[in-house]
Amino acid sequence: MPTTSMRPHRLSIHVFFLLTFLSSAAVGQQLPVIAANDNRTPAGEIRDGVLHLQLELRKGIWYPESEQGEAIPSYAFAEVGRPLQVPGPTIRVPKGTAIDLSLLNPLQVPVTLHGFYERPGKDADGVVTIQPGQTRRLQFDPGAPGVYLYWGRTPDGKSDRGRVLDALLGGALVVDRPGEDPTADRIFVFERWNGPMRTAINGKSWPFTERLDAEVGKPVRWKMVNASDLSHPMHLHGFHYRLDGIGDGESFKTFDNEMRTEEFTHSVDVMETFEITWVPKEPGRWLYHCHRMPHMRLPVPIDARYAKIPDHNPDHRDMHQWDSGFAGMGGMILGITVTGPAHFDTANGWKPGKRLRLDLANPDGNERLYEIAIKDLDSQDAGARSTGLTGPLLLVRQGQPTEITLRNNAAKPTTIHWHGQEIESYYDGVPWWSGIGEKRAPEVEPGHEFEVRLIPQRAGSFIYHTHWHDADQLTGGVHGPMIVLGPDEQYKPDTDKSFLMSLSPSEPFGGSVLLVNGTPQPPVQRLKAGVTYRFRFMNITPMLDQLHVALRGATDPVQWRPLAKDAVEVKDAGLQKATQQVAVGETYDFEFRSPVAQVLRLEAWMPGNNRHVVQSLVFAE
Ligand SMILES: [Cu+2]
Repeated sequence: MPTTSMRPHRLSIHVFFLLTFLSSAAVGQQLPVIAANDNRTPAGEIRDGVLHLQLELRKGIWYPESEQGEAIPSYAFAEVGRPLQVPGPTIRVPKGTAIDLSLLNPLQVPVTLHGFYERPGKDADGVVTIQPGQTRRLQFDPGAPGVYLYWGRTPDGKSDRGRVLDALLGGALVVDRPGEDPTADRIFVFERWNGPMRTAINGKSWPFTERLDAEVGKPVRWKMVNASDLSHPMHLHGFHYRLDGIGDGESFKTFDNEMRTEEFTHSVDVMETFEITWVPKEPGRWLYHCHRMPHMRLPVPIDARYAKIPDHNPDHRDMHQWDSGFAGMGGMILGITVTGPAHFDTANGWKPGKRLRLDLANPDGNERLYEIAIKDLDSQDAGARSTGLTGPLLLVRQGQPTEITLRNNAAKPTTIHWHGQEIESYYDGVPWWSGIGEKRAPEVEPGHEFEVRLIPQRAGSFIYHTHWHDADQLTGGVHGPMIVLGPDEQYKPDTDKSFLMSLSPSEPFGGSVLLVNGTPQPPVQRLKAGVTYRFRFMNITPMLDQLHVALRGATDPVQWRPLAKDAVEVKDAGLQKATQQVAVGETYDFEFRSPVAQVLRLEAWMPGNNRHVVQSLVFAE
């Protein structure tokens, strides 16, 4: 992406609006606009403990961005007589409210509807097919409190690429707990349309997603619904959040207080839901986004078979340029502006206890590959360099003011995000977005430096990685493991082992090859029987969300003990089978001790395809 596209081009704005108005008007005349649904207004009417609701399906035009942008014909739900909505009308009732639902299908095709049944229950028991021109009436008790969804499928909904016409037929179905205030939270529904791909939250794609405001110290409660056909590793910048409950569409589990855990990434599978609470501690602009690169980067050009494309915008650049906050991103991203008093103050009286330099370069001038060197500026130690295509370990200490000078000796601009770190917004690493007010994090131009100040707040496993929004830098090697030590903890490289998983660029190993610590063939590790190890796993692939790791003997996994997820201690965990899904942007720590001399295989793989890395761990007496 050229640097210039990162900045608003004010001169072009007027021309741009004129052209787009003309080109989108033609499509708009034929079909109604599908409105973005912010899920704040429950549909229907509750009378005498019964929600009366009439839903219908019609065809309309979806604008994932503004109504001057791409115009995508699609089926959508509406309350009868009201505008079409994506996601579909919000069904939200207090526990104990029955639902009296009329479903009309004026389309030319039958529609199969899911989700209208009592929870807990089985999806298969609640499937209803409505023929063209028919109406069905359903009366049911939605059952147990929780976050659920409903969705529809049509026989013409799918193209050779994936779901298109019926991709947006999904909506939230929420049953509130007794006493729960439905205005005290927000509901976000994730969608994916595939001709080619557009992703959205509550019907819009960044930078047109809703901009949220929050205040320092005031809890933020979100309910999330994945109504798309793919999992999404959802990551919050700058804060850990508390996971309050998870659901699979058929049932919902609300965690009691002891079971609630904090994390910074939660991968939500197809038709799953979850609920979180977070308390902003630090003002500034923050992001909550899907960590799959194709769901957060500028979308690829759209296909004229499926959409009306604005004439001015064939390569999808202009659509974003008018918004200075777009930061080169697109897709499933929410921007949150937090106001209030600062938690950190690194501007006044700053005395770093540790000063590091992170040098980024293109080895041998090859602009596709990156090499990172990290040096402690107060030590005689030569520092460490990338192994293969992964940067060296970044080791810092909880509570210690730390200064990292990022020096860009590479050919292209970059930024680094300290994934999982509680940090000042300005140092969070999203170019032109991170910061407060007019102060915005710059892109770090070739030949330039950027000084990052942070005071790590909790010990554990993290990742540093580029927040330049293309896969080239991420796969090219602008990433690495980051460990925060506790105040009195010593780093023991002999027993503390990180395994960072990434994907390779087109060279030197061939495109999209799974790498562990920067190589497809990690070397044999010689370890000791009877010694306790800490194994840390990190997934910074662009999209391998179902990535699994396992530690096996001849065939079966051995046993290890979970220590932490996303740098949060797992309480009272016993030994368990040594296999784990590590979604994109997650970190997991396990403790392992081999009682005997043996050779074990550490495997990382993607189910359903041939990406598979094996590393031998040889335990000797
Ligand atoms: Cu995603």
